[in-house]
Amino acid sequence: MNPLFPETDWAPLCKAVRESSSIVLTTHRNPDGDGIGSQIALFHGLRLLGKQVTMHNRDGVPRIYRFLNGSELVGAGDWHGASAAGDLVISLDSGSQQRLGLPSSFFEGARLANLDHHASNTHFGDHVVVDPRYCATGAMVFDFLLAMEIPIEAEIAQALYTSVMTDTCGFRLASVDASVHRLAAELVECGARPWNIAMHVYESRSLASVRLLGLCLQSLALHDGGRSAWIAVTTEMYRETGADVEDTEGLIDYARGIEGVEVAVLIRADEAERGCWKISFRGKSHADVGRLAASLGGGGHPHAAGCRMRGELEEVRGHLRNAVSRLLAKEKV
Ligand SMILES: [Mn+2]
Repeated sequence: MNPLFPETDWAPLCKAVRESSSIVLTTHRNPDGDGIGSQIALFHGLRLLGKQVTMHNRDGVPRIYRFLNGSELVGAGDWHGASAAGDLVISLDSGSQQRLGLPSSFFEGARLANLDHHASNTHFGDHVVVDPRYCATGAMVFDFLLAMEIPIEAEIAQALYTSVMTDTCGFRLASVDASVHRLAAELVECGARPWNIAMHVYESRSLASVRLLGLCLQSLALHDGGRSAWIAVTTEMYRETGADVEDTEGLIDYARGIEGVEVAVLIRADEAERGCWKISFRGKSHADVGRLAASLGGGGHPHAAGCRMRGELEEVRGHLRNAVSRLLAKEKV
């Protein structure tokens, strides 16, 4: 098996892992398939080394990823009290330490490693491996496990395939190339089950989420001459359908999937914080939504990014409309 990017320098992280006896793995708030897949794959890999490994995420594991073996061992919730009691904390797929949503006490007494593929990563931590060439943090974990000479067992492959499949929108991003498919093929040869994963992630929607989708499609709006598509999910829509924030997964792809749309925007009410909105962006070909999100205090990739905003919906939407129009005017080819 060959690493995706053989020149990546894993030596400092390998050394840090070898010197640690207890390791804590975590990922960003509102975790996605890449955060969870990387975490669970690394969990199984480090256990093979005989390490004591624990996992904790501020927001736990979304329902659709609970089919992964080991997901039931991920701790969830606000962190109170003392440190996470690790020699080494490894942050996966998180662009900043703040995005982990954990207090500084969590990290006390531990070294912090930062493994991520977001170009907007703030390079926090003691051991930093940030490389935006990787299609997913899971692909970085793959290279790291090879560097550590840890075998890619079936449950590791299953988690890493979940990472790669979800972070490439089901192998549909403009950045998907032969190396991504080669990695996917190797993971299948190691025991990943593509249909099983696709079924859990893409074909196990709750009825509430489909009802929410119906409301969203009704209110979907196009602007910028059909080059931007907009969906908003309000608290009332959650209440009417019985859906929750996890049920918004994939909604934005309907907006992005419309012919001629270059930028899709999903605005969601943050149920945990009144007056706060979670904004997601998807770009189709030219528009760099990562830079757009960064200019609004968020971050992400050129084709998938997000930020948070505060205010009345109309005010937030107006602000975003201006920012997206400016981006599209600039990117016009
Ligand atoms: Mn990712």
